[in-house]
Amino acid sequence: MRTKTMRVGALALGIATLVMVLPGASATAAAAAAAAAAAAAAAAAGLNPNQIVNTTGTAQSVAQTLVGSGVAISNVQYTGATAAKGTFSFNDPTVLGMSSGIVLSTGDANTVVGPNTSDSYSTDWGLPEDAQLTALSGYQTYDAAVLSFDFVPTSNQVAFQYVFGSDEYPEFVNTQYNDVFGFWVTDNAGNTTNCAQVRQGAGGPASPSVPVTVNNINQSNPTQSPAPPAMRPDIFRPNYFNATGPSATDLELEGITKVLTCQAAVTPGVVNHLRLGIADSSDGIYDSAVFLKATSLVSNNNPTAGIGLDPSAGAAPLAVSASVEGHDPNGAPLSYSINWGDAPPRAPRRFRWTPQWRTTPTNTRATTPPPSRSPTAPTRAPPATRPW
Ligand SMILES: [Ca+2]
Ligand SMILES: [Ca+2]
Ligand SMILES: [Ca+2]
Repeated sequence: MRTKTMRVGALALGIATLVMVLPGASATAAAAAAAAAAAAAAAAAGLNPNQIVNTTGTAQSVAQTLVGSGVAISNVQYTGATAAKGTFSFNDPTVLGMSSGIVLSTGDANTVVGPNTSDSYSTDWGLPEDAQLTALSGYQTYDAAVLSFDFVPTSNQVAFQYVFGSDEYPEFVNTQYNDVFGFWVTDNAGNTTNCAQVRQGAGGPASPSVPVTVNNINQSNPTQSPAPPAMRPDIFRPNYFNATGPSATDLELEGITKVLTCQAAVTPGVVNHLRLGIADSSDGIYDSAVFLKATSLVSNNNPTAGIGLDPSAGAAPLAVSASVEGHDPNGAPLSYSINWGDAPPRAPRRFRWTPQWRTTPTNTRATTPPPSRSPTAPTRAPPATRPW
């Protein structure tokens, strides 16, 4: 049995303090203690009135909750503890960044609801590994929960939104307890990709993609010396246990990702396959969970783009600013480039360029020749990839 030494120490101090206060207690302190105890008991029983998790549905009904436009599913299968899968509905959409969907857990999915009552929330089902998740984690996995189904998409891509979270944070970041989640898409030709990945470095299109795991998304580990580098802290939301008050978010998990998007190429019009799984790594304790937004599995929403010219006409000299804006409804990043076309360059094709040799507004030329110019229009680096 491993322990979260730093957090357990803090918790023990909190309990000791509480014992000293209660006998002579002020009404306020006693009421606060009672409220905290009630909240902890309610959360343990999954009774947060603003957060509902239902683990009684069938695999078919759970999977169907994920399905949006352009996707039809069939042949739903599930492996794992019955209570490790379910649907959720949260009144406050800011808790997860989504208000409803499906949840898969390495423990009891009912216990993901807030408040955060323990830094080491666990249900050890004693269930075995999933080989694909073990390969992905790099460590032996336990308590695997895997939901899979066939689907027919209407276009050549599928996408959905999800959030990953864990009670392994932060004390078991950068360790072998690397709880892991995978979303494998297999197209009709048998090509399998895991789209539950993020760039290892933020804003780096050439940065390698890595799986969504505790070790790959975090804000470092304060119990290690020296502390390891934070990994993608830009997409991590800490929710560390607070023995003296509420945690940042009304959720049991110690940390969650921001809303991420899976996107994968598929074969339209025929049967493809999705395999969605999560597992503990190296032992079966300290829960992790993944939340998938309801109806977000879509296939028929194509990206769109447009170009704006400002101004599009006006008195000479005309300096035009061109802006290209694209949008992918699935949240996938887009790339941009500007092609000047095949027409030969002409002097009026000026782009944010102001003639320097004009001496008067009446177009009187100076006696000195104009500075030489490139026969082609100036080039500009494409705009940075936009986050939508
Ligand atoms: Ca917790
Ligand atoms: Ca477990
Ligand atoms: Ca775990």
